[in-house]
Amino acid sequence: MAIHNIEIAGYFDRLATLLEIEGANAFRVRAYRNAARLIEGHSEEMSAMLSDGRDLSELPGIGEDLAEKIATLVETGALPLLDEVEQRVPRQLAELTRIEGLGPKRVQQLYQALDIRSLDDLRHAVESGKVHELEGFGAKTEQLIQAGIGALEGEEKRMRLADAEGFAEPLVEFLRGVGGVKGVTIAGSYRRCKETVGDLDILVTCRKDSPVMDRFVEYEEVGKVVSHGTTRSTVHLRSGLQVDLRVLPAVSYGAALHYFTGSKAHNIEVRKRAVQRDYKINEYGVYRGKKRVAGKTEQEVFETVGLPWIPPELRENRGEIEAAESDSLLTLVELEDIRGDLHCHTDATDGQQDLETMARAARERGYDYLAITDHSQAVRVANGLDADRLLQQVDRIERLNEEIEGITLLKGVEVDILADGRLDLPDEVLARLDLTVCSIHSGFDLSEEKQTERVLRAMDNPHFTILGHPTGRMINVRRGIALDLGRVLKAAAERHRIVEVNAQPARLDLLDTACMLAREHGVKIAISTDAHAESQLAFMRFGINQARRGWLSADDVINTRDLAGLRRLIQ
Ligand code: DGT
Ligand code: CA
Ligand code: CA
Ligand code: ZN
Repeated sequence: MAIHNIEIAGYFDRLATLLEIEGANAFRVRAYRNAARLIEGHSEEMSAMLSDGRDLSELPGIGEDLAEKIATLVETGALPLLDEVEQRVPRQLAELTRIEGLGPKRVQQLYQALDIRSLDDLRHAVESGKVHELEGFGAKTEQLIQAGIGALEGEEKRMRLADAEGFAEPLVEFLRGVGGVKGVTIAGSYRRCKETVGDLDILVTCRKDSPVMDRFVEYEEVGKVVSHGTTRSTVHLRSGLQVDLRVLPAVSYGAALHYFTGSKAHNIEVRKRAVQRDYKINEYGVYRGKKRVAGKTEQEVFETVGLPWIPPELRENRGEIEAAESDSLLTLVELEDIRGDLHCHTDATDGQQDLETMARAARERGYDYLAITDHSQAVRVANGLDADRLLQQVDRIERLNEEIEGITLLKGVEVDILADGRLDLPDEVLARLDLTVCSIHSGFDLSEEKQTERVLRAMDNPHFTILGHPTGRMINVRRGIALDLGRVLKAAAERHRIVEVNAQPARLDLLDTACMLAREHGVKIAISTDAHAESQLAFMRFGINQARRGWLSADDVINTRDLAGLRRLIQ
């Protein structure tokens, strides 16, 4: 049984909503909506009826046209009309109509007036007060929308990338062990290293007789089998993570990898270029007329549209296609470029290990340096350091640096930015250090104006080196502080301050788009793990993911420098 009635209904519902947003004929919209209800409520699976050779158009309310569409959907998993509509109307707009106070008309208005295409766009527009200025919206509606966004987000379960990895890697191992399996790759947002994933999209190439699909749905972590076919199956793991698995012929592998890596917005642009060159691209290959001309590798797919291969992290239609076209794609920063970590904690405050253990762990990773940055006194719950205790630690670090070979410890602190923008320790103490990570750990709810002033004032302190976890957001837990990032980055550039990409999987702060902005402002970045245990030094790769999604090269990142180069940058 391939596709369930509830899924078929979902397709028709989305079709109806997108058509409605587009302003289509009301009868047409209603026909698809009614069909969705009918299919959803039908006791027999449409797929089973079809494989029994029954004619769906005999069902009340299902005409020839609908019957044919359902059959196509069951056979191919696609609804061509929906694909067509989604070329014109962003798919996520359908989601937005679920928000209280937002009907199709209003969603259409938001899209046309403010280019709002997603929940994210809408949230930003609401937060920057653009929505209530629209005709017919007003402050009340804006409030209602804001509450509605919160409710919808609460429903939406996206898993953090690092958590998803914990489920994905053993599953991939398992699949690789199944007889006849040749290749297993995870595509989708996972391959793009997006900070959260909605589901996993796994692509498999295998011999014809491989039992991979049967083994997949029997995998011990599977909680529910949503669909089980020969080329496509969908399951929910017990963790709640959905996994789509597709089996592909090797000749289509590159085309499918490109298609299912997405993002959708990127794919659409690439497909447009193909059309301009008289090709057609889909998940099976690149075609001229009926003839497949490419599709075995991703490289080939890009070549046919006149582009070099684009790293998956960039495929968000944020200018990567234009950059690739003009041959100005950067070489993105890699884990191997990293020479040290500039933010970590020890058991002097809330870290789990002592100085020496952290130093050895960093050396084992092949680093040249590690900055010790325990908390300052304001963070009482973490047993933050006052001036005396910090100076004692500075002495210990100096002694350890003389004893230990192969790594240099840098003297630092994670000093709180107080509510008024002062730093939490006296200047003469900070002057003894190699660097400071300056962070906000309280007063999260100041207005944007006050919060921004607070950070700017902190940056005026000559001992300010790095702005730690700049927005304070925690993925799926709390939103970041209100901060005018443009102003903060401009000030950071003027004062030669560094901004952190915190690599803790729940933080990933700066955001990818903010990294792009930092780069535009010429602000240098530190990718730091904020490790509270030696094992957490391994979080560096999550920070690298985020930085790559933010278009950063090794040159943009200060901890790719050797010690001398680093010292020059932080004075
Ligand atoms: P996610 O799962 O929400 O984190 O995000 P993705 O990007 O993994 O999205 P998903 O799982 O819905 O689909 C995987 C990829 O397949 C997506 O990035 C692009 C491609 N794709 C899916 N549906 C469509 C579609 O309707 N049109 C086009 N052009 N591409 C699609
Ligand atoms: Ca996905
Ligand atoms: Ca998927
Ligand atoms: Zn912190």
